[in-house]
Amino acid sequence: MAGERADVLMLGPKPAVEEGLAGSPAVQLHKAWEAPDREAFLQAVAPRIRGIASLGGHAAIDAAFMQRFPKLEIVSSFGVGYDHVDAKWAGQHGIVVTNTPDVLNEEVADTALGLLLCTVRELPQAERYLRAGKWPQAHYRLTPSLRDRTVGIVGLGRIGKAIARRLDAMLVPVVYHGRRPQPDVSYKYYPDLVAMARDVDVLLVITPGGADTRNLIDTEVLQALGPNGILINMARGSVVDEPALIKALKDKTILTAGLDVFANEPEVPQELIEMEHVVLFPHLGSGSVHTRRAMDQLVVDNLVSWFSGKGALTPVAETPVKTR
Ligand code: 8YV
Repeated sequence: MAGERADVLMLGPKPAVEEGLAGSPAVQLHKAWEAPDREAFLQAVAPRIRGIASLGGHAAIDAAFMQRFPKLEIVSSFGVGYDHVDAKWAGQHGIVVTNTPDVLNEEVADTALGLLLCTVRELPQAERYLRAGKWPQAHYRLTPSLRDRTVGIVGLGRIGKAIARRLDAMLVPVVYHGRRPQPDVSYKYYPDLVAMARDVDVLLVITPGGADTRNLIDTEVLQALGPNGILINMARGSVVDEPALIKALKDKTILTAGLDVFANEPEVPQELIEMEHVVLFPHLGSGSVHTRRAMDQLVVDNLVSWFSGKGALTPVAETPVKTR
């Protein structure tokens, strides 16, 4: 209704989103983190809430949570991955879920290449070597190379394709596995992940998280990747069977791994931290000022557009509703 502000709940602080929403005449903002008693606050505002801004940290927005808000129309989620939101349930209950795709593609692809190069060429280890004053005694050891490798991308979506373009420029052959072949690429498609793992020396995982991909990278895949193999995970920790990976690294079933994501982040298993040859990033795929600003803005724009009657800008596949 024209003139009426829609009640929108923010669960945690995020200044750019807060500013954007507070500045919109379409929205009345409610800040859960400012309430001295969060539970009492949620109970009091729940009957009025029509929108939720979910801002990372990946607190579960599951059916039980969404059910608390009988007038809920939209969940605007930060990040391209939305495995912390039960989008299927939302779709079945007429609630639209939006994410922040595309604006982070190039950043995450840049980071993926950085992680890959760090892992193959041991760049963090070499840097630590210099800082430890060891260079005057001897050159850093010769490392493995990308030169004799084929990269198998697991999940050739929009970010996967941005990664593949970079690998093309670096003259590194690319093949891929996913649910279906992509019509717009000429890379070889493997319907079978184990078969691809057997044929490549690098598995680069950039597929959505959630139930469908849980533990997709398991002992069998790691064994197929083999003793010269490198695993790069830019997706979600849940996609890799972490205990199986730790065992594969210890047993030298694979050569090494570069990980931007972990099963229980920000907790990282001590066993991984103690492995000098693996490269560990604190989930920084999209983490630049430029890209996070664009992601924040898209969280705001989806809510403002929705409550201005212009529809969701980037609804997820499970909730394709564009207008209310
Ligand atoms: C964010 C991400 O760092 O977009 C995603 O899915 O994983 C990252 O870009 C994350 O969502 C922050 O919580």
